[in-house]
Amino acid sequence: MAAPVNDPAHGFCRDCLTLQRGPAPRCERCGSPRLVRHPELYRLHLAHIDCDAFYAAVEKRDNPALKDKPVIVGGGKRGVVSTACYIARINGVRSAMPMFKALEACPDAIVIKPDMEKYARVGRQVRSMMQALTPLVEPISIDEAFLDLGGTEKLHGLPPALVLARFIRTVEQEIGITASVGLSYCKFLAKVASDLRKPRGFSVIGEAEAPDFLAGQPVTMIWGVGKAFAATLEQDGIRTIGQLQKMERGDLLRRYGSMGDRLYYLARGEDDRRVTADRDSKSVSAETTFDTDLAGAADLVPVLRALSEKVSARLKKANLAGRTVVLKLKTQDFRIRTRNHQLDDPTRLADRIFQTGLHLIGKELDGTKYRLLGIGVSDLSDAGKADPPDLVDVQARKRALAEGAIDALRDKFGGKAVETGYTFGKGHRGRPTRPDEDEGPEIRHPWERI
Ligand code: DCP
Ligand code: MG
Repeated sequence: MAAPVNDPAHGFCRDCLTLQRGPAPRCERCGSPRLVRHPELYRLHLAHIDCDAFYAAVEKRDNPALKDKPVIVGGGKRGVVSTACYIARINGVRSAMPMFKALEACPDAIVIKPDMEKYARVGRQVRSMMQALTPLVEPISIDEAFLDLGGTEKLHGLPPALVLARFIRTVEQEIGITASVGLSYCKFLAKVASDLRKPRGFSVIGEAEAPDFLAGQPVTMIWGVGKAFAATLEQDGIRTIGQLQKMERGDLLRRYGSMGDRLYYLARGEDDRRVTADRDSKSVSAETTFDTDLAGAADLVPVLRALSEKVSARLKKANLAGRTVVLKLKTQDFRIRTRNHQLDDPTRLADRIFQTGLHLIGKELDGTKYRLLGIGVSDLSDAGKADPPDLVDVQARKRALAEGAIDALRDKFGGKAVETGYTFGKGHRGRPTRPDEDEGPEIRHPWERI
């Protein structure tokens, strides 16, 4: 295939991968309407790939009778939807919806209990296929990753856009599930793009169009702007990214602290985060096995606090921060429960790890007796971007300041110099029976933990 020239009219067909030289709406070779054209198509190399309705797609692959039926994966104890296929979504079913509501919306849906091992296996397969394209693969979750294909054109004999289209076709043929691609010049917009035309999407956001594209979008499109922060912005009359584009950087910094910087730059489509391989395959964690099995908050919470402090101390020592907090429990009958929560920003603070762990453990205090409790963080990054001041939760900000003061005292007078209310006088129950099981940092892939 001749090297494509950078001409707006030039695109390719996603089905037969043939270059398109004219403006026809269908492929010159196979007649498919699935064409990609974009002025920057052959210059861009940063991609985000996200599998479509992942768990449901794997179930449909394994049972072809489900192909045209609405499928919901979920249920179990928590009784919520993990995911729904796109047929069920047309009827209003969404992830995290209570199952009874989902079935009200879509009474014909077939509900399947999640088979996490199977999904992790498929996720690993997709990931290793990605790694054959470039060493710069940064997994974000079980079914999505960033890829930087810069400098791989010689290796593949094709520009990144075509390599990606061929990859998606191979995933469909060999694994039997579909995925969507976002191609751009930065992580923020690659991720936005992959979500634009799901399922089986291939969207490109170029540098030239980015500010105009972003102007009309809601502020929630910005990475890190969740519901709570969007409400703060709304109170200030800010709903669209276009409004942010018109504001001065100093003004945004004054109003929103370090988050103001993020708003300023991302609103303009400026994002210099690189794709980093492997980082988030590591976790820092601490766990402990009890002398006697424990069930209640009064016993477990102080241990959780002590372990959170241990994890935080390790992070601080290694100058790392983690974005996903992972709680691990082992029941009396040796069943392992892991629960995780992704934060808006990476953290290294004991209090944040603890508060998130507290939220996660709350749902597990159902009378079950546990023999082991662990807490950790994954999605590791440098501590540089960790813990921007919390704009919404004033108490959290105060606790973060207090933690800084405690760290300073401990540095000066040793680790035991200050005990917090949660651990004071209660640490004995959390003592391991066996020699320390929690030597870290523990190295595991996040998919293994799901
Ligand atoms: N998941 C879950 N609970 C949620 C969200 C997701 O258990 N609240 C699981 C099920 C999904 C998988 O994680 O299949 C991947 O999450 P995605 O957000 O990528 O959702 P899907 O892949 O299901 O759908 P989409 O096509 O929107 O990516
Ligand atoms: Mg997905």
